[in-house]
Amino acid sequence: MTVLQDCINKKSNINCIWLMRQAGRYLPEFRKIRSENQDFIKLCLNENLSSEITVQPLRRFDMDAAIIFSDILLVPFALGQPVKFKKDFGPLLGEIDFNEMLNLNEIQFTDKLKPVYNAIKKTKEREELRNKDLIGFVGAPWTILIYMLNQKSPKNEDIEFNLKDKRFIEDLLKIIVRFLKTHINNQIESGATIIQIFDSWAGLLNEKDYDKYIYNPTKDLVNFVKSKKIPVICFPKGINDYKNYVNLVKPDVISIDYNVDPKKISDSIDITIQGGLNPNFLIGDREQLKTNVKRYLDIFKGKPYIFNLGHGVLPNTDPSMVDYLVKLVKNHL
Ligand code: 1CP
Repeated sequence: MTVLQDCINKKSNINCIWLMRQAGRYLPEFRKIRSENQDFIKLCLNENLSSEITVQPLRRFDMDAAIIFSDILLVPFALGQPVKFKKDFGPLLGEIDFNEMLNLNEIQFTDKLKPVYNAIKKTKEREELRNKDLIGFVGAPWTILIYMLNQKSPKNEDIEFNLKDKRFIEDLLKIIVRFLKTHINNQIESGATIIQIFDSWAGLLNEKDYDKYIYNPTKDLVNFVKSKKIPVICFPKGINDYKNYVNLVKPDVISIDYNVDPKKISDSIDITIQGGLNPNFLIGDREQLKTNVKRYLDIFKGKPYIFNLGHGVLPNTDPSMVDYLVKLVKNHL
C-alpha cells in the first residue's frame, strides 16, 4: 500500500500530503517549458513533457502523490469543441457542434487523448513515483457543462449562458457523463491509482438544481470509479452543504475548500477529509503558515485526513514556502 492509500484507509498515523496544482506556474522549471510551448493544449498532449512536468514537484518536495499534468478542458476538446488558452485571460472555447458529438464514439474520443494516457503509463514507470500514487482526474459534469456553454471561465460574473434550453442541456449533459466515464476508464487502465473529480464551479449553481446537475451525474461517476476498485476524491468547491453532498454522492474522500469551517466538517463527516488550507497562506509569512497548518492538523488529528489546500497553489507562490509546508506536515514541526 502507498502512504496516501494508508492515509485514506486510516492504516497509519503518518501525515500525508499532495497539493492541487502542485505542478504549474509557481515552479520556474514549469515556466521554462511553458515559455517554449505556447500552445497549452499541445503541451498537455506532449506525452514526454507532460510526464516530465508531473514529476517536477516530486523532485523538489516529499509529496505522497503526483497528479498527472493535463487539464479538465481536454474533454470538451476531445468532444470536438475548439479549446485554446489565451494569455492573461484563461480558456476560450469555440462553438459546440452537437451532431458531431452525437456521432462520436469511444474509440475516436480515446484516440484524441492517447498522449494523456501514454503520459500516465510513462509516469508510472518513473523512479520518482515508486510507492506513490498517480492521481488521474476529470472535471465534474456540472463544471464541464458550464465551460462548454459559457465558452470561457465563469469567474468574472459575466456568465453568458442560461439553463433555459432544457432539452439541449440535458442531452449535452448525457454526452458529457458518457465520455467522462471513458476518460476515467482510460486513465485507470493506463495506471492512475486514484481519481479526483473537480467541481470547481459547484458554488455557482442554485441549490434547487443540485440534484440534476451535481448530485445525480457526479454520483454516476463515483459509482463508476468504485466499480474499478480504486478510491475517488470529490472536490465540490463552494457547495453549500458538504455533509449532504457526502451523504448523497458517497465519495471515498471529500476535499474541502477554504471557506468552510474545518471543525464543523470534522464533527459532522465520517469519511476521509482532504484539504482546506487557504492557498493564500503560502504567500504570507512562515509563522502564520505554521499556525494555520497546525490548526488543520490538530482538528483532524486521529481521523483519516489528507493534507492539501482549499484550492490550487497560486502562481505567485514561492516554492520555498511549499517546501516549508511539506516539512511542517511531515514532521509536525
Ligand atoms: O501556463 C498556463 O497558463 C497554464 C496554467 C494551467 C495549468 C498549469 C492550466 C490552464 N491548467 C493547468 C494544469 C491543471 N489543470 C492540472 C494539473 C496540474 C496540477 O494540478 O498539478 C489540473 C488538475 C487542472 C484542473 C483544472 N483546469 C481545473 C480544476 C481545478 C481548479 O483549479 O479549480 C480547472 C477549473 C481548469 C480549467 C483551467 N485550466 C487552466 C486555466 C487557466 C483554467 C481556468 C480556471 C478558471 O476558469 O479560473
